[in-house]
Amino acid sequence: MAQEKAGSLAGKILKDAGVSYLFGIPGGHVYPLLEGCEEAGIPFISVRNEMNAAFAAEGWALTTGKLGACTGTAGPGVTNLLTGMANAKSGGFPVLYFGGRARLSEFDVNQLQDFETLPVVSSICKYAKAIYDPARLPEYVQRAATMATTGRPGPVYVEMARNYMDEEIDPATLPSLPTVLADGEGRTAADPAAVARAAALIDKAERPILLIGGGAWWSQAQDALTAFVEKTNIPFFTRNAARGIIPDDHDLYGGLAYNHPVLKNVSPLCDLVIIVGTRPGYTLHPSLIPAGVPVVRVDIDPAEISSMVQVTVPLVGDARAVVEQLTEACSVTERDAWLEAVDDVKTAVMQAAMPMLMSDAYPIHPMRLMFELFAVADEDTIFCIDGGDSATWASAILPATGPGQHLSLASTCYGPLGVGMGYAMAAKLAHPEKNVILLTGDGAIGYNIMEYDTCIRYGLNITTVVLNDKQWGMILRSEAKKSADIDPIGLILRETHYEEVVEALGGYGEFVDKAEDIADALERAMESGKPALVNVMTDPQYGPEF
Ligand SMILES: Cc1ncc(C[n+]2csc(CCOP(=O)(O)OP(=O)(O)O)c2C)c(N)n1
Ligand SMILES: [Mg+2]
Repeated sequence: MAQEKAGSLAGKILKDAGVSYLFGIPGGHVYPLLEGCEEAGIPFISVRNEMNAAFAAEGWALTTGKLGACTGTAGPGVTNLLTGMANAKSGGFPVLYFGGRARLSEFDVNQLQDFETLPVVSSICKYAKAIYDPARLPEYVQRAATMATTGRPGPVYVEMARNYMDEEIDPATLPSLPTVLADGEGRTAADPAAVARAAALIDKAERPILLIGGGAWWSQAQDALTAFVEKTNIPFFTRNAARGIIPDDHDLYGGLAYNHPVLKNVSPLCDLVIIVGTRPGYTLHPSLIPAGVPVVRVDIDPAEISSMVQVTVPLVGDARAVVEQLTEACSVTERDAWLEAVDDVKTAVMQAAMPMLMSDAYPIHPMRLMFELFAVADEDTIFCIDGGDSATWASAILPATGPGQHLSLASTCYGPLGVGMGYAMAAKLAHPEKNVILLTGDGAIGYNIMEYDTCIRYGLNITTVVLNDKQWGMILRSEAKKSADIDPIGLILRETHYEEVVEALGGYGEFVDKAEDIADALERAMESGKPALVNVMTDPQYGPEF
């Protein structure tokens, strides 16, 4: 029987596990894995910093709903993935990290890049294993992929020492793999008696709201949710990986399920809250679920279902399966008066924002920039969002045009600056025909502008818009609120010409400092046929007031 290198086998197994691209930086310790992946039809996307590989892998998961994968070579390659790993843990993103490791003969004798990774990654990942027998590689990789994508999804890690990577294995002698569940088999439905109690509450409610979070996206509940809201006429609010799961232009869309003026004004009026697949926290304050109002909560994790919220009817199960049960059990209900009341709040919030959105001021008001971006969005636009205040403005205004089409720093409570380029690269790889726009701060772009080199090598024609307020604005503005005479420490940046950096790397650049020039500059950038960056100078005095 033909022998195969363990690295080749790893490529095949990742392919079977649904991996489409492997993001990373090559290193001797992982090179056989890269060869194996290419042989198996998993292109290797060679980035300029492993942190961006980790964010690209999670961006892949956020835009496709499927497992993302990346690699870092032994030692520093792996430790550069850690911020992404922690973000994937916070958000519950299914991402597999394949780490390199020194040869066993090199352990503990000061050899190159020898580092004991497992104690570090084990505290972050759902599952973290070193593989000491290449014949067991398929089993471990498959187990890791299953752990990443089932239950509450999350980060998983596997590593194999370089000496094993080269080992030849006879595939016929490998132990048989565990059974893989077919789609649907792992979708646990909730207890029917609890569903009946929830349906009775929903039928009777006059002013219910539905808060939808990432759990719905990972179970691909878009059709189920659309059917549910259309039957029950319940206004819905979305957050995290579920932004756009039903597009924002749906009639029943209430707004963001974040600490946002619409929800802040609507939730005190409601008489029932339905929560699907999400946990309150920094970006959704628990007080937005009003005390004394009954709560129906759907979550796959029984340990989470009552966290931070007094739950009246817990429905433990997969979001899609449970929402289908609820649709079946609930009656068709008209709620015209309530929907009008929610619309009135939406209209009032929008009207209050109008002067800022339409501002012709010089320097440019940040909201005017958001308005111009809003204006170019259609159903084929994917927005990626990074930065501080810039991200807060963008999250509030830039629409989620469809499932997997709104990838944001605000998708977790971890809040790592620098997610944007990884997300945008992954979104463009997954949807080459769509328009990928990254809105980011001038601080945040500094984490990864070199990835324009990656975009050019792989033909990823994204458009980045830098909201350039010449500062680490969110920190400066929040400290300034506390004291009138703040002496900024490390917070001031410059009028840096990021567009020239992109041009120097071979991309297309635009510099804008007048509101009336934004639209044309954006159009030229998107039509340039190159990875592009539009550097927009904004008025540093303004920060979001919510
Ligand atoms: C990795 C990381 N380092 C530091 C921070 C703290 N931080 C939050 S917002 C912010 C300012 C971001 O500046 P910029 O990207 O220019 O956006 P702006 O607020 O100016 O719009 C900083 C430094 C963070 N969230 N993540
Ligand atoms: Mg800034």
